[in-house]
Amino acid sequence: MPRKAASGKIAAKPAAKPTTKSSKSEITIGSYLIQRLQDYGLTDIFGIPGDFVLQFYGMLEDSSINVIGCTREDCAGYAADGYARIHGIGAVCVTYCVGGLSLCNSIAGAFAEKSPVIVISGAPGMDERRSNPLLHHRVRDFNTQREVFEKITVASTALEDPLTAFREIDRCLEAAVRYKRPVYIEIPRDRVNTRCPYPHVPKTEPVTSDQYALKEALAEAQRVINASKKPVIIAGVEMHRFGLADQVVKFAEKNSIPMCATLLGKSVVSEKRPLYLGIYEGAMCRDALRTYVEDSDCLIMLGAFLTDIDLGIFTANLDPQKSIYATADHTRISHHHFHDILIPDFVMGLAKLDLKVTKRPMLAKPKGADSRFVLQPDNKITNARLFARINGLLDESMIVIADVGDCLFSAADLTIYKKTEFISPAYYTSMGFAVPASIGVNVAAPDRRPIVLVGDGAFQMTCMELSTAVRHGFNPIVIVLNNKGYTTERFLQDGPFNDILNWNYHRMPDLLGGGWGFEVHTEGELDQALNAAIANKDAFSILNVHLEPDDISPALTRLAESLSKRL
Ligand SMILES: Cc1ncc(C[n+]2csc(CCOP(=O)(O)OP(=O)(O)O)c2C)c(N)n1
Ligand SMILES: [Mg+2]
Repeated sequence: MPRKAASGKIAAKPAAKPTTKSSKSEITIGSYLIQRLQDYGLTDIFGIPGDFVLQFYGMLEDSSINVIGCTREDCAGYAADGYARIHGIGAVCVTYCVGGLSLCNSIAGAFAEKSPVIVISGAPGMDERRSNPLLHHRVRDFNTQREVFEKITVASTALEDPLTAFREIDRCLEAAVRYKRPVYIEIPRDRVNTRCPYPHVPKTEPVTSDQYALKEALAEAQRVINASKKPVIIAGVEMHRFGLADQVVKFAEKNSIPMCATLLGKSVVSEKRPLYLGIYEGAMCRDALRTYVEDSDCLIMLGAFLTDIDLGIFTANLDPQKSIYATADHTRISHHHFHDILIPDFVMGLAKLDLKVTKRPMLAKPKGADSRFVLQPDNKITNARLFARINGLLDESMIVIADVGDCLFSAADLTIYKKTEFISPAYYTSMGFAVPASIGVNVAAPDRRPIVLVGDGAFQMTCMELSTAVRHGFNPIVIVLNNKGYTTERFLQDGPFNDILNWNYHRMPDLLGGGWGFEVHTEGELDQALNAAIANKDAFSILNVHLEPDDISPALTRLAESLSKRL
């Protein structure tokens, strides 16, 4: 069983004070890597072993890092990503090429959505590469896998030379924490036990903002906000990754500025705060919210990457001239660009400004937002009623993990109570994220309950990771929206290619020898199943919720209407 990891660590800590000082006699490349991972607060790692990484696995086993074996490497990547989104940093350890290359898609997603996952891969030993042999798992040459990972990580290294290996470990881990993106570290199997040839002390280079640029940007922000009549904050996912969510709320509440979030950033601010408006996503959000945001004469966009999904497939109408736009990569006010400003300095600077903000009347809540869900037990369950019921179920002990598909659009309207309680691949949108990510979430936050929302298509891709839930006694509640195929795609262009086999999803427990399964056709059955799932804390629960193929979320309906008006 995994040990209890500290939950609630929202953002990766800054490089922890190194406890590690190596000298020639005492430390090896493998053990140094493990110690540095621990310096950064990592307590758990996901993966699958193989002969090129067995020595390192042995070392992990002897350390206090907890190893969680998964069923597939891509799933291990999603689990490490889910873990990193809660814990602040995650790691996955795999074998050469057959393991590593299968991990690429999940690491690409972590790169796109800024989740710092450390990828550790074994590799053939340096000695055994001498006469260029055709060793198993080799693709082209011995560098192929590292070169592939160069494209999808923010730093990569192969620890081939003991003279540079120790510094390379420091460099990569520092980059993961600084840029909140994955890094790749490859260890040839005959280097795991190689000792440090010289005393090595890890060094970290602090990075600072350009103080002149920061001062000017904040002064301009102050002028623009003070001159505006209808300011609105749009908080994005970077506020979570950089641990700035509390600062945003402080800034909003000190100045009474209404705030909304992007879909990828959903739950960065607690959705129960009085100034919270909802998820802004162009034509996919309700009309009143869309108009309220687009009417603003001062959009304060903090840590939001404006992706096509976040912008309602580019139906959004946000005027850059009326925007203050700050991310880890850019700071822009109207059309003025500022360089070398760290996002934490800008956001904390905003929170300290003395502003005179015109108070804007709040948007009325959507009709029926506070009405109680009244069960109609004999009615056939529909998408809208399913989400209305789930909304009533959520509390602070739960973390919602939504996969790609209509469940993601429906989930936008759920009310998330605390921050970081909603996780989804809302930008990279790779199907199959949610079930394995819930394993990482369970490990990172053992006292919280994952609620997994997943389409039947996405479920079929990675459902075998429920096997890991059974092994470790994890208890996600998995709600399969069984609309008999790829509904989101049907909505774009229908054809037989969107049909899939209708599985008995509720019978997964028979196959896995653990868990609770429920088949749901009506509201009454849904109610009973959810009540039982909540009560069954000892294992996972799975609900096979039968929906009509054309029963889509209000968000997708709104998008369809808006797009049809434009065509
Ligand atoms: C790995 C991957 N393959 C293909 C796609 C393209 N795609 C986007 S949505 C979708 C259908 C999703 O089906 P399902 O999980 O059943 O959800 P639904 O749309 O039915 O709600 C597909 C195939 C994708 N996003 N990710
Ligand atoms: Mg489906």
